[in-house]
Amino acid sequence: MSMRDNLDISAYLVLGPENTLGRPVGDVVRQALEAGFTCVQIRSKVVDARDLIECARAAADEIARAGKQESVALLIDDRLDVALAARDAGIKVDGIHVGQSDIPVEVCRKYLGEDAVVGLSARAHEMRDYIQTADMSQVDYLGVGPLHETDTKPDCGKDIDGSIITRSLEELADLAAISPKPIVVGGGVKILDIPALAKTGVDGFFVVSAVCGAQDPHKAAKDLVDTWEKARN
Ligand code: 3NM
Repeated sequence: MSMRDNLDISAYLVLGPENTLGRPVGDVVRQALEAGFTCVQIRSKVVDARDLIECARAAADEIARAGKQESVALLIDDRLDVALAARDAGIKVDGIHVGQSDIPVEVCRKYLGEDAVVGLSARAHEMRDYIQTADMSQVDYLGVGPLHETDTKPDCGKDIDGSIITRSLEELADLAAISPKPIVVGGGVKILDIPALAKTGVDGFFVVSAVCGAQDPHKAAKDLVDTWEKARN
């Protein structure tokens, strides 16, 4: 079984060292895993490749310690070079997450292999067209956002005129209905959003600050997971 078959994006943590209020990335990952998070993405726009590799190592170590190597995917945002270098260093990196202006999905798959997980964020206003026209066979899941404007990534959802386009719950339900691939939604997601988000039929939520910026990341993560599961059942 490859991680592509086991992929669970229902509770998806995205983090880099700039998001954790000075706490080690591994510590926050451990707390999220204990709380039931199902996917981890290392994402940093500020640290260099070596530090990203070390973050990936810390996250992979925590996933292994939790005995979740076959069920929790470890992905790297954007940096195919980092994903490859981390693997070369013996770190179990399961795949990559890219945007539409990053390295093309086909190139990621070529270098990471058939078993790798490749996730894609499509530009806000283009997602519906994209789902209906693009070859989705190389993509394992879609990232959609932002649900709300967010300080974690101030330019996300920015339109040509500078305004921020957020996603409505109706739009998410529509995307979930037409998408051949699972959808994970993030961008400003907090606990109060979870029940309505779960009801749209999307497959999961992703968060940075709701867990990494919390006083008690374990409790914040547990509340998110419990609320998602309750809303789903
Ligand atoms: N991608 P927080 S929003 C990494 O909309 C990322 O594509 C987004 O951080 C998108 O949970 C985002 O702290 C950051 O709002 C989300």
